[in-house]
Amino acid sequence: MNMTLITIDTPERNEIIGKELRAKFAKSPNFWLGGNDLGVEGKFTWSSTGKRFEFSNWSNHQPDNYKSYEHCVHFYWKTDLEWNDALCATKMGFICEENRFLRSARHDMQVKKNVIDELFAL
Ligand SMILES: [Ca+2]
Repeated sequence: MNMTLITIDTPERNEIIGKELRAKFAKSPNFWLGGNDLGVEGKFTWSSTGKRFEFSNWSNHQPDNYKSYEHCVHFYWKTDLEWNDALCATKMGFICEENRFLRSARHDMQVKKNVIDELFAL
């Protein structure tokens, strides 16, 4: 379905997603996000872009890499949608979004198709 775990790389995106979740859930849920430090311990990146975190919304004392096995990022029900690192194999809900690059490429193709259609209409 061309989806990846969600990237929340700006305060604006964090605000929009938070607002949606608060509207849909009576209490804060746990949901996996698309960030992890599986590449280099302590260096969190977004799986969809490969970019390091420039924005983050960690809970107090997180990420703590508890017992050295926490490498994936999730919305933390205990701290109202702030983030925690947890064991990647933990079962919980997750939030996906359409792959950004495919969305962008699809938009570019549509623009080109429209230009070609207009040319043939002349
Ligand atoms: Ca943790």
